[in-house]
Amino acid sequence: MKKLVRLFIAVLLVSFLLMFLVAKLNATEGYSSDHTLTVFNWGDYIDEELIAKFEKETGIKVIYETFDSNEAMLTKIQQGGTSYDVAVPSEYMIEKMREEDLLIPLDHSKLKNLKYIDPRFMDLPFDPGNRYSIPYFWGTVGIVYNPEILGDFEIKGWNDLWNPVLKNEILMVDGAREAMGIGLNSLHYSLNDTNKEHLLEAKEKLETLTPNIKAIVGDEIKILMANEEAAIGIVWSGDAADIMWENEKLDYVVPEEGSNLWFDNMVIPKTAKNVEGAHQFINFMLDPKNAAQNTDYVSYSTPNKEALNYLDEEVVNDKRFYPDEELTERLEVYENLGKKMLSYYNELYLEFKMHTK
Ligand code: SPD
Repeated sequence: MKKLVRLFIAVLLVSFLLMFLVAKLNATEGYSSDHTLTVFNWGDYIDEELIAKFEKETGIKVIYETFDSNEAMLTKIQQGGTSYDVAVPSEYMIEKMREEDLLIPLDHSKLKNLKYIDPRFMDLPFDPGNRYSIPYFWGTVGIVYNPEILGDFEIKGWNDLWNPVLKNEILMVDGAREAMGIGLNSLHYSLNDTNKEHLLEAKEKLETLTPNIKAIVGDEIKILMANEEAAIGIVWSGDAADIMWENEKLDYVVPEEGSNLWFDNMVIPKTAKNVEGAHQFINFMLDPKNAAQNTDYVSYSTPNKEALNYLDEEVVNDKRFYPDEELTERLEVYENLGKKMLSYYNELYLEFKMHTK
């Protein structure tokens, strides 16, 4: 019995010692933080081979997590439970995060590959001088459609979506600003409208679209559209490109009433523990060959001018995904409308979603 007690005490002591050592290692500055990097990105938004390449080149282990909306990303960062080192929000959210002091200013001297970014994606109003953010991908919101299912019915704009021939034929991306944007644009209001009457009108109009909506979905919209489960998908342009690569019958249009032009940029949140590694990661993603590989994989449009040289000419000359000035003139970038107004957009979107169930 005594032997058993001694053994029990010894096991207990060894366990305490091990726990103490692990805690000490984690707390030691520069141990866990310098050797790991926690990256927070949209789902399906990186070629994972590049993560492996970065780990091999730097010896830094990447912990990779995903989110499906800017709002979900913000909540996780505000909660502070995970020390995200790099995140990839969109423009209006970057402005909001800057205002809320959630971002670390970038050290451009550590981003030698920044010179490869096309100047037209630099110094945009949401982040003057790119103090806090570096371009990752950009694109539009539009309609991917299956001409074979639609027959003679031609899709040119948002208002075509209300046609009864599209009963139960629309799949929609799950995004508050995207959905409210359809309502607003279809009424010829701005995507940044803050007039509550207009917003209510947009939500009510959107609710009348319900009979035509098959489902509101996430990244699975790509498989569903490619498998011809619906005639219409409201998507971000890169997803349309991916869908069309899988199923060549489909086409993509940016609606005539106007739409959204968006930018997803890399940032270093205040939660970061490995700021040095975060700069290394951003610089790695800016390398033209890596950026081209990533573009090839995710199908979104790259802001990296040099990377374009490594991509198929057919891809980079496709005006649907690399729109010219004429098209971009009728597009609007989402603005940070302030906490109250963004909550109002979300509230209306949730009401619309309830209505579709
Ligand atoms: N599957 C990755 C999708 C990322 C698209 N970001 C679009 C942001 C629009 N505000």
